Amino acid sequence: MGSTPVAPPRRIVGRVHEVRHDGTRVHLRTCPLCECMCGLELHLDDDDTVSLIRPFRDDVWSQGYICPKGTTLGRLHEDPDRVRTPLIREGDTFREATWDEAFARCEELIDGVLDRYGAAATTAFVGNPVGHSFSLGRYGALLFSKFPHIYSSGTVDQWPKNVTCALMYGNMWKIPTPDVRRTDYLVVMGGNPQASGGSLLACPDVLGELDAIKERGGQVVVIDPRRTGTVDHATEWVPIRPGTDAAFLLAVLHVLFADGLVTLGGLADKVAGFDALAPLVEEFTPESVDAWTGVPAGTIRRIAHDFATTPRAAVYGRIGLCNQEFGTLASWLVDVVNIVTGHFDVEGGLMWGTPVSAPLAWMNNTDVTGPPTFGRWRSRVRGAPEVLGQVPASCLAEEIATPGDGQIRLLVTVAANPAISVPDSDRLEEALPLLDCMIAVDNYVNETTRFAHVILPGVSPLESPHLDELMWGWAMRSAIKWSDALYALPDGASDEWEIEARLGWLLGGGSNADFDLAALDDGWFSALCRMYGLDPAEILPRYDHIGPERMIDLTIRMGPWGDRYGEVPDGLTLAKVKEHPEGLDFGPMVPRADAMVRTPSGKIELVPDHLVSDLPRLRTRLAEPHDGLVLVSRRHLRSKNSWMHNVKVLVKGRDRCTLIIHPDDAVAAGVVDGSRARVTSEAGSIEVPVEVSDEMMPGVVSLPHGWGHDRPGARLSVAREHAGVNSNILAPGGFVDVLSGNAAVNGIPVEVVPA
Ligand SMILES: Nc1nc2c(c(=O)[nH]1)N[C@H]1C(S)=C(S)[C@@H](COP(=O)(O)OP(=O)(O)OC[C@H]3O[C@@H](n4cnc5c(=O)[nH]c(N)nc54)[C@H](O)[C@@H]3O)O[C@H]1N2
Ligand SMILES: Nc1nc2c(c(=O)[nH]1)N[C@H]1C(S)=C(S)[C@@H](COP(=O)(O)OP(=O)(O)OC[C@H]3O[C@@H](n4cnc5c(=O)[nH]c(N)nc54)[C@H](O)[C@@H]3O)O[C@H]1N2
Ligand code: SF4
Ligand SMILES: [Mo]
Repeated sequence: MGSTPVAPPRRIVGRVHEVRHDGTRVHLRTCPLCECMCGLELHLDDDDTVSLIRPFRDDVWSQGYICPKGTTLGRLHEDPDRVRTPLIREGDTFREATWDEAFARCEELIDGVLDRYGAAATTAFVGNPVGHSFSLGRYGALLFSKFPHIYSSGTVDQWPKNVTCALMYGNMWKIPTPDVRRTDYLVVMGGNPQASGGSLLACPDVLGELDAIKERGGQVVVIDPRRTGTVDHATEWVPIRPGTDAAFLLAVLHVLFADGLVTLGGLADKVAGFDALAPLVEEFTPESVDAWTGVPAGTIRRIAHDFATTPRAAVYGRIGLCNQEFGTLASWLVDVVNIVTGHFDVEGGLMWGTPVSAPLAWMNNTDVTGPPTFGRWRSRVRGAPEVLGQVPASCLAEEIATPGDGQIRLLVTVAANPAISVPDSDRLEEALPLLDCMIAVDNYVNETTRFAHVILPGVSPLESPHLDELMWGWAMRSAIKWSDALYALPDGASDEWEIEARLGWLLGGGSNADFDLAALDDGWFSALCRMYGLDPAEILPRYDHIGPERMIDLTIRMGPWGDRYGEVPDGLTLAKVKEHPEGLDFGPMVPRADAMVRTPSGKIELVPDHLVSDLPRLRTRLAEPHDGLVLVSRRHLRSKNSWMHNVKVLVKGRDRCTLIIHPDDAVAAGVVDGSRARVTSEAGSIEVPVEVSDEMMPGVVSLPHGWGHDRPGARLSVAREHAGVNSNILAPGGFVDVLSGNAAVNGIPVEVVPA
């Protein structure tokens, strides 16, 4: 490893918001780390380092809310381990290179693979931070369209919800969210906002909202195998056996029909398939599922009644309902119970957000593209059917390691750490060194990128402008905030959208010599103009700059409050948004099914055949449940998946990578608090410290994901001191939610013994 300068260059390009009386300069920024999108004040020292990060109280959206991660953006920028110069592999190590050298090496490696094996041997893995970056997000298409197909963290996350939304509403990203600010009865299933900040639910202070529900006399019911920190803000905890939520919801529906509690409310004309529902749920009495789910029949009945009879109520399901064996059924039924009780597309129920800048992801609807079909192709080795263009992330390892036509030889990772984040991750670790070409766009030499031939540095969280896009689709209010980059990129560095554009060009057979960023960008921008019904020949001349900001301007201007290029005189433009560093707010969520639902029938498809086809599998499992211990995942407020464990203030203190186990199970397994256990599943075996606590329901143990930072060659000096162990070694790649191919990292049968 070559030497990296200890201090990164700090050339300030962002606007100063305020100079305090003591001379402190304050800049503003929205935190890019989670869906809370908190407004931050960055306080600058004389040497232009960030000395302090405080909540920005005047932010129209977050109004002073913040969490510990947000205070560390300066540390992430300064982290001496952060990759700031392109790195090229030399034997077992990396050498620092110029950008020209690095792109030349990329071209050489890409051409080598394309010449010998063709495009069929190439793929990419797209990670979570792409969803929080408009630069990576908007330009992803220029790169990812060059591969026959790609892999992503989406299939260890929300793929089941994407499947149900595509089928029910006509677009995989039109995900409804609970209106937590106006509801009086909220059921939280498989989500822990105390740790996550809320997911597919954008709201700055979710726990404060839960407290407020209680204060106005409402109820918050948390259904989770673990008594999480969220339960402290709830009125009731209902423990449930992992993977059984679909059965629970079927029983809720049974009660709703049996007891005459069903109504479509104002959506009667907007829903198709309603009549098919009652016969489906008939067999699922509460008594038929209580043993499997662990939820007493009386509790199921009570929740069904309270939910249906509270005028403003919502059921919300999140990752615990997706990353499980029946993820698509559970994700579907959550929406169904809201729809058939009149708690959908109304205040206090499940609603859609109205983003100020229309997300590109909402453009392709099935009324135009045709209804989604599944299994259009299968993965080469396992034969896994394609779902929404992807197969399970765990397939990647075997696609690299198994010889034959179509064997993967080239991988581009963009902001992803699959060697930790996907099931069977130890198999992926073994496979990555077999690649002829691996290019990583990332900020760290970590468990994944250590195998790359070239690492192209991503931007630090202070080097890029920021504006969230997708998240506002499920946000409590319509708001928009722009953040300037605080620091300029290092001289000669390529921004991430340029990297994506260039790699896409090279993968399409182009060369560095004839790479023309402006021409590519004009092409992509013109395509976007046409999607909005605009003539690019008229729009292009209005701009004197290229890049993501031009596109953001377009989507703001064509969005619900936009100026439509002059048609609406006082309408919004990016320039106007930039005049308001505190953000602009356009009010709470509003009913909008008419605009949102874009299925071929024009109606919400309540009972898609494809989803119903999975019920027999559920019946089989109901008849033959796993008994014995099962493993679930958890998050912690001070972590972000796998990549923030190199920030000292976030990892200090007690070991967080522990196996939490109920006291009875601990006795049965012969382990005690503070001892070490060996945990074994069908996929693998790990050793981990034990934490005995009745916060787990009996029969279920919990481990966090994102740890295991002891790998040779990874350059994470702080994380290495707090390495922990990678829980995904225990996750069997073949254990998936069948309809979506999404990983079932919850509900994994395991055995626990003393280490
Ligand atoms: N067992 C288990 N496994 C899980 C989960 C679970 O609950 N349990 N959760 C799953 C979920 S929901 C997700 S989303 C995945 C996450 O899976 P991944 O997306 O693969 O993992 P992250 O840990 O988020 O890694 C992000 C990577 O991006 C890099 N990075 C950070 N910021 C930037 C940036 O601005 N630019 C660039 N170029 N790179 C950047 C980091 O260095 C890191 O390498 O994990 C999944 N895995
Ligand atoms: N601090 C922090 N914030 C994050 C992240 C992070 O790593 N750290 N990651 C971000 C990402 S990528 C995502 S996707 C979101 C996820 O956000 P959340 O969905 O809120 O995720 P978790 O906090 O993991 O909570 C999942 C809960 O599901 C429960 N669970 C597990 N299996 C089952 C089951 O079968 N049924 C039920 N009912 N419950 C079950 C678990 O016990 C856990 O309490 O968080 C985001 N925010
Ligand atoms: S809750 Fe924390 S991580 Fe999430 S946006 Fe706010 S400060 Fe950032
Ligand atoms: Mo995620």
